[in-house]
Amino acid sequence: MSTLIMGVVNVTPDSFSDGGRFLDPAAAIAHGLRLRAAGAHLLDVGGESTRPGSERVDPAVEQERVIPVVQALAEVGAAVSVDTMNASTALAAVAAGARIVNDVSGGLADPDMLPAVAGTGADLVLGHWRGPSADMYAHAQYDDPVRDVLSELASRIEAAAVAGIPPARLITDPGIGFGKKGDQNWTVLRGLPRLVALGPRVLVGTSRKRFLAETLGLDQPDAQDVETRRDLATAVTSVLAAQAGVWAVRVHDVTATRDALRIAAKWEDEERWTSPTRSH
Ligand code: PMM
Repeated sequence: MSTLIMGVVNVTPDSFSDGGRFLDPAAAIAHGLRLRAAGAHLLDVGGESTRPGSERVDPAVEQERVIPVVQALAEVGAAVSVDTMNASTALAAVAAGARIVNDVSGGLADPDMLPAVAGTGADLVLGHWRGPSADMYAHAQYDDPVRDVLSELASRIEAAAVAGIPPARLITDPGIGFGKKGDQNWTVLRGLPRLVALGPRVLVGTSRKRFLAETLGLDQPDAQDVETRRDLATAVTSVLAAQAGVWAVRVHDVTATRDALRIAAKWEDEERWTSPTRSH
């Protein structure tokens, strides 16, 4: 199982699960190095929370948060992506050493994003997105979640091609939790093989998201061991996503997902060994 692990380095006061913990650049850099040592193949540095209900951050503030972190992690040889919806931040991060621009809005939030990335050598993550986090659930209306996500991502691939970014430089992401409620996320995850079949590499981020907490009842006031259990749930969905053929999974707890992927890989080898075509 060769799925890559993208470790999350949020340099924000208010991110979904780790907001405020790594706002100091030195703490964020140390966290990134820890995730790399734990087995992250990629480090995703973000300075703007996309938590449901959150407000936009000024690009200058965003850059103050992320650029020193991107630079320090790239300098030690880490493969860094920058989680941003702003073209100016994307360009500054690539100049500081980022190899991937991770735009959860798929280039929709900033009209300059696609042409800006086209002019760099960076790869681009196109997330499925229907509107800003402030009111993202207002857009959670789907005829068929898988078909709608696929066709909307296909139009973003087309827009990227028009801007000069070929499919080989693209990574699609179904945007779990972005404008999708509860079961809509499970339906989209079930459709991952169809997204993989679209062509470009696929990234998926389920880590610590609300739909997992809802499924396990971790949002209830009497829930126990919430943090451990949401990371365990994330590790399970990461394995299932890997089995669906995704290129990478974006997670906060790299160790849990790395262990889960290793165990799954071992299982697959065992399966091959005992397959009926093999003579004993
Ligand atoms: N989710 C979050 C932030 N960035 N990027 C991609 N490509 N895919 C995601 O699913 C995604 C993302 C929100 O989670 P966080 O605030 O806990 O980092």
